[in-house]
Amino acid sequence: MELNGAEILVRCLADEGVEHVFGYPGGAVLYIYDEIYKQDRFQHILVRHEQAAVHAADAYSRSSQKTGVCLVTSGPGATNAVTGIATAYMDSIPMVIISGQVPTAVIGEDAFQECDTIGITRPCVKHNFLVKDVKDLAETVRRAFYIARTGRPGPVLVDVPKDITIARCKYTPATAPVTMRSYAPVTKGHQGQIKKAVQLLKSAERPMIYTGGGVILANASDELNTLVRRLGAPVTNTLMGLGAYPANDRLFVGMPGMHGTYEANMAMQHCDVLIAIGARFDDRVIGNPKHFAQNARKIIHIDIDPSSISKRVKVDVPIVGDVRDVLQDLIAQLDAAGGTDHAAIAPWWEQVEAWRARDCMKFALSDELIKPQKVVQTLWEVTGGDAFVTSDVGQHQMWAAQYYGFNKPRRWINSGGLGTMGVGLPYAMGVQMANPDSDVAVITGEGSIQMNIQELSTCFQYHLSPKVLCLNNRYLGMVRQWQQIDYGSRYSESYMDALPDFVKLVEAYGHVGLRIERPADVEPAIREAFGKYKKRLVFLDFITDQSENVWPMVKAGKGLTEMMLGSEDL
Ligand SMILES: Cc1cc2nc3c(=O)[nH]c(=O)nc-3n(C[C@H](O)[C@H](O)[C@H](O)COP(=O)(O)OP(=O)(O)OC[C@H]3O[C@@H](n4cnc5c(N)ncnc54)[C@H](O)[C@@H]3O)c2cc1C
Ligand SMILES: Cc1ncc(C[n+]2csc(CCOP(=O)(O)OP(=O)(O)O)c2C)c(N)n1
Ligand SMILES: [Mg+2]
Repeated sequence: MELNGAEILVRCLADEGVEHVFGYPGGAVLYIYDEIYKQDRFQHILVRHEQAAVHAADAYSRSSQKTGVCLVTSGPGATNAVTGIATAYMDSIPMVIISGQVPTAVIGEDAFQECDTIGITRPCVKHNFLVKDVKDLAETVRRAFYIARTGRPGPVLVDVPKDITIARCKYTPATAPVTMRSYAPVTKGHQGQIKKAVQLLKSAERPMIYTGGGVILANASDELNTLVRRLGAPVTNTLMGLGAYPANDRLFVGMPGMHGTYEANMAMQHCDVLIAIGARFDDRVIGNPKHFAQNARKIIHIDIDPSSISKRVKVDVPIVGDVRDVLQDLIAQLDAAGGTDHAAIAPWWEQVEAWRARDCMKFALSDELIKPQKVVQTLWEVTGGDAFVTSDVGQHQMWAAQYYGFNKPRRWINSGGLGTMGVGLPYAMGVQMANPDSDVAVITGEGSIQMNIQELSTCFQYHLSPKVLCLNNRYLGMVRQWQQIDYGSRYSESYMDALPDFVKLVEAYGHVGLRIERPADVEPAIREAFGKYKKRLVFLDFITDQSENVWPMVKAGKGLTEMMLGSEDL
């Protein structure tokens, strides 16, 4: 049958199983919007800023196993989307972005709302396509989905000039799965390398399991749990991996890195065999690589992206493949080789427990000032530890990661690699569209929330009801903390003067606002939000202790074990 490009695009999206598209219209995409109007196979969610469309599609993907989709117009629509695309790229999130483009005949002529979207996004997409012939459109969209979700996932952009959306051609629905000769990611690990890993693990006296976002992306939590039980070794999840292993289990030693636990960092540094699973030795995790390299240890690294291997730290046993496939083979080989001797690592556990006894996460409560950590702990109690929690970027993000013990994967949604302020609220929209019956909380700061606060309007339109917990310290707190520690307490432009009255502001958007100033009111307010106001968006403005810092902390350039545990170390 013959269809125009807009019809083909809409059909292809629906055929991919897309149920929600986050977007914002404009001249270059009006034929596409006209087709969206005529169909009922997926829902379009009209955001208030293109950045939020991309973040929402990104979180839709993070919190489900689906590929998030967004649609923006040419020029400013595309440039507004860039922060969202770069955010997803840094965290390896599968996503398809459709952008409108000026008609092919005028590309390069400074046409109205023209920008070089392919050029601008090239460094922050897994791949991008400019469609130059309507005959290529359907196959390009199918390839975009295939590339986004296979191998190391990532955002893929399809730039569609306006004339392509009205040009006609014969349309044939897909008959076979996409295959590409030039792109064939390896999923199965090399059996010889897996054997070497088994031998190392069997010989380990001080084994350590370091896991990351790759375990979540691979849906390999069950396999990870099995491996940890078999090895009986301490396990840590990076900020991106939280929830892949249950935080309430004894073998879990907390998050590693700059704001990781004392026990996780000490174990990372003093182990003799480190198995890294879907984690990329980020600078926020290993600290100064020279310091990290000082201690001799054997490293096994499982990653689907060969370019991740030995990128920052030289490893001894690289295994390229999908975490799930590789762990299944590793567990089978380990069992066939008689497993490991748990008694042999008892002295190592004694050491780890001694580190844990430092109780680095303790904090002092106050009758007068609301402690941000306590707000997060109370949220955990009220939601039974089972909510989807999105966060923005700053101190509040770290407290959310440290004090909301995630026991399931895909519940913790945040920007790790790019560290993008403003993601929290649009992330909650994407999460709730993908998980309509679940509790969704946003942990944010008064700085971050203002970067996408217009999305309160989108939430009202679509009856989205996340509970927004604003840890309002009247500071760009994370910046203030660095200025206190590294810049002689010169608080240059990190104080938030002239804040809006958030209660009135959210009420103006049609939601419920609560201001909480006393510690005794924290729990009742959170209970009210998740009880009486379950179906409403509630903004809880917690006026918190301004001087609180995130501990532990490894200063930039310092070694992983050179941690400051509290203000006494300043
Ligand atoms: C304010 C702030 C503070 C931070 N502090 C910390 C901190 O203290 N501790 C911390 O941990 N992080 C911290 N981060 C986050 C940090 O910047 C990195 O984003 C994070 O550490 C990277 O996590 P990861 O190593 O799990 O990698 P990810 O970015 O999640 O990468 C996943 C890896 O897995 C691989 N992979 C993907 N899919 C598969 C698959 N199917 N099979 C196999 N491999 C796969 C990828 O190729 C990649 O190498 C902080 C961020 C911010 C904004
Ligand atoms: C878009 C963007 N701009 C700047 C930064 C740098 N930055 C990181 S944390 C932070 C402060 C965040 O303040 P707030 O949201 O109030 O959170 P708090 O740290 O006070 O909890 C800033 C400015 C960033 N991460 N993202
Ligand atoms: Mg703040």
